[in-house]
Amino acid sequence: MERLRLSDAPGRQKRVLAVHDISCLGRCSLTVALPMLSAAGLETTILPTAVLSTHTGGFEGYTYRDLVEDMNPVADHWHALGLRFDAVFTGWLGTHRHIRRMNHLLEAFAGSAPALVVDPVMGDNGRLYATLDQAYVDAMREYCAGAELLLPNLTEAALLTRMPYPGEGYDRAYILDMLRRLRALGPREVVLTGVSLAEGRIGAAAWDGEKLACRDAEFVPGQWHGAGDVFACALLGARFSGKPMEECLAVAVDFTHRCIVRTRDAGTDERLGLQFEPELWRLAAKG
Ligand code: PXL
Repeated sequence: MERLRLSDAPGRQKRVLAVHDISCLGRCSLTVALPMLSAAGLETTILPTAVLSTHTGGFEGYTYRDLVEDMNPVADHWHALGLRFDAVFTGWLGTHRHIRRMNHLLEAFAGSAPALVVDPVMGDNGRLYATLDQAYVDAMREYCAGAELLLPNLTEAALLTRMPYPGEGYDRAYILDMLRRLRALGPREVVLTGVSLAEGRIGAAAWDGEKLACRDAEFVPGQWHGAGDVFACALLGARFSGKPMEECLAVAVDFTHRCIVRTRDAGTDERLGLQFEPELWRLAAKG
């Protein structure tokens, strides 16, 4: 098999592998990751873990086509081609079997030492997403140990650390303690999302073991499906352009907030996800 000709020229485009499901309707997972990471200038390879007619948040009767059996052959083909990744970014994976396949893929590409970014998509508002189970949570806890960057919301953080979901009753000391517990699982850096430390504000907090960085924006009431995915992709795009974490938080919180405000003002069904498309140009703006 003829191997790929890959450039190592300085300033070359970074290549990221995005591993998520395709929820055909509802703007989350790959239908968000591909356009957003591409807009941020990254060469984006995709690995779909499943195809669903819609996401599972608030829809009934959705279809689900599991692609777990394709994961190893796809990874092996790419490996044989000599492909390398700068980063591997995973989100909603489906089942604990998909997580095991990710370990195979990461082993195959260990030579190029891609930075693993894990959004441990598992739930929201204190509840696990409909199709996921405890085996998935346990597998995710082990898997995220190898992450360069872990991006849970408060629900996922509670599940990973086996802490009770805090609801709204927490303070800065709780957030710092949660960040420490998450980092103790193994990731090098943690960004906790959906953090509200002041009335009427919501945002994210980052911890690298030494420095706490926080950013928030006005809280917009509503069920913002896909907001976590939009946030993660905006953060990743900024991180890959070399910005320090504090700036990445600002980019991602502000971008997500803009998309939420647009979506609220449009008044369409919240299950359709965030109106991020008119804002995509902001991700391409460098500097
Ligand atoms: O946005 C996260 C997400 C991704 N994929 C699927 C989902 C959800 C959230 O509900 O159901 C299939």
